[in-house]
Amino acid sequence: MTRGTFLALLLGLAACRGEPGNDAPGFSLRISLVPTPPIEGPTRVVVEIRDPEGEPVEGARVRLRGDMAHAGMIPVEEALVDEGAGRYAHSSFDFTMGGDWILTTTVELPDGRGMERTQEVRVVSSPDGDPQG
Ligand SMILES: [Cu+2]
Repeated sequence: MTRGTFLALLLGLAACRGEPGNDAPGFSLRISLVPTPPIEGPTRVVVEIRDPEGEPVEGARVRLRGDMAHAGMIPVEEALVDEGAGRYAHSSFDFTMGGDWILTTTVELPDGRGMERTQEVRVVSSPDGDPQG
């Protein structure tokens, strides 16, 4: 079973239990990373949120957590800054090691509803090759 399948199963279970983490159906959330693909080290992250009508959502509270797919790493967690027009960003989200990361975005909408989305991303190891990472 691939990790993707496992994650899909987890999300499916969460949906079946009606977790409060996803009580904003129809809202879309798109993560972009600069550079893409991301390189180990500080990375600009932008999350764009749109409502079911496709309009940008302003005034939400957005947090991003990065966990590595393997054990023993300290998660990286940051609050994103509302840049307006439905864009929330952090200019130096620090991928502390190259490899597979799971990004979890937690959103509190202005009306109090919440949602949580996960996405996998592969981070390229720094060409400087610091083995201590
Ligand atoms: Cu790691």
